[in-house]
Amino acid sequence: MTVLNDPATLDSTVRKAVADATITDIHTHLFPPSHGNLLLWNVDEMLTYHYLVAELFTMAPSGLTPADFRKMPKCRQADLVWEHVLLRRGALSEAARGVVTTLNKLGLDIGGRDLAGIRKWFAQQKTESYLVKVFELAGLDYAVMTNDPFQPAEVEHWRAGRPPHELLKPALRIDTLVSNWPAAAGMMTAAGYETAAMLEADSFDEARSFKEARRFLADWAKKIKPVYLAVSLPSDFAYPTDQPRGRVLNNVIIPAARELHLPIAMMIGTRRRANPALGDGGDAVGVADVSAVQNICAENPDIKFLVTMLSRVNQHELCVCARKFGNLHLFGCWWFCNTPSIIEEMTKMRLELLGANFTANHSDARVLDLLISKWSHTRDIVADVLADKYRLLFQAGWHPTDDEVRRSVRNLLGGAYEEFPAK
Ligand code: RAT
Ligand code: ZN
Repeated sequence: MTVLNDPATLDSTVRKAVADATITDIHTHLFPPSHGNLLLWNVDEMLTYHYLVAELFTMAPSGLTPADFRKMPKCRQADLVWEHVLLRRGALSEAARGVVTTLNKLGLDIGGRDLAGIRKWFAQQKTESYLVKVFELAGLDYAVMTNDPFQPAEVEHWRAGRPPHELLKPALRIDTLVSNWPAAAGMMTAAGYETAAMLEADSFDEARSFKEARRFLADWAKKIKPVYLAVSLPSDFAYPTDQPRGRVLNNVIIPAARELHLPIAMMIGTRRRANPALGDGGDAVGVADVSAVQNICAENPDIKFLVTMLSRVNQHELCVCARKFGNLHLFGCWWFCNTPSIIEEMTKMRLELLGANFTANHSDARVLDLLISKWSHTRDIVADVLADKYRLLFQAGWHPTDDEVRRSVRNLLGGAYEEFPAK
């Protein structure tokens, strides 16, 4: 343990601690190689990431429709993004810079703009060893997946009962159950659970359906061993509410979390399919009501909630809420907030209001390779923000030790998340 007695050493220690820290990525959309083509990787997958496809359609050649685009082979789609978003418009968005950073850190000559050569390099990679290489370059110990038991393509892979992958931990995603009961009930019934398609409040059928839905979750938890239950919620999410969503939360999700000793991750603020033609790229953001978070935390003090919100507008109120409830852990700069200016602002604000007791970011990566850029960009910002906070702390008279610095850094990058369930 060394006390850092001069500002320059403190600054370099903080930056080195962030650069060297092992990160736990607590929300991604990655899959193990055993899930076959559900695990997306390579330059064409990066270029056709839905963030970039949405951008393409802000600048696409007139006459190109999303429907025509979807019918094209992936490499042709990637060509269009490469040409319009990167070459013609200069790759200035965060999503475009992400592709550039990733290729550069993989040692590829992105400056040479040789897409054919880059494709050739990817064609020589093997999925399993490439996955390990990406995790090493990103500096991750493991990433948490999004595993949806209401997605038939995923269910098939879990049925095979393959051994877990050491770099990827499951999370049980339950959006359909929470927000589309009739669809969930249809699938649960097909899988042998007695669930009624329509919920009639306080009826015998409803009570039996909820019991069966809890059994469904318990069986899935046993099968995949998730680290948490996860749900994304729209910007009009309210709690408490008599609507089906509120009854499902109170009678299925919260009791299941209690029985299974699992935290509930809530990602709040979507406006799904604002432009349906763009598919995943057509989702938007809305300002949500933080009192829903406050109420659910207050009414269920024995349940741990991991929460992130999509609208920048909600972030300050959410931080204040997290100061009031020990069962609330804030994580990540979600989706449209995962841009440098907003990450910087959110990280500063959270540090100022919460200390190093939140998870600074998650990658949300749907394409494996992007772990590299998402974490490289986040590390740079966290280093700058922390270096500045430590500078001010030093000026105030506190001389931190190198251990203290490393502990705070790790807390922001996965340590606080790991400690949260045991708190
Ligand atoms: O970030 C994304 O790619 C979004 O499309 C969503 O996946 C979002 O993160 C979610 O988990 O719903
Ligand atoms: Zn996500």
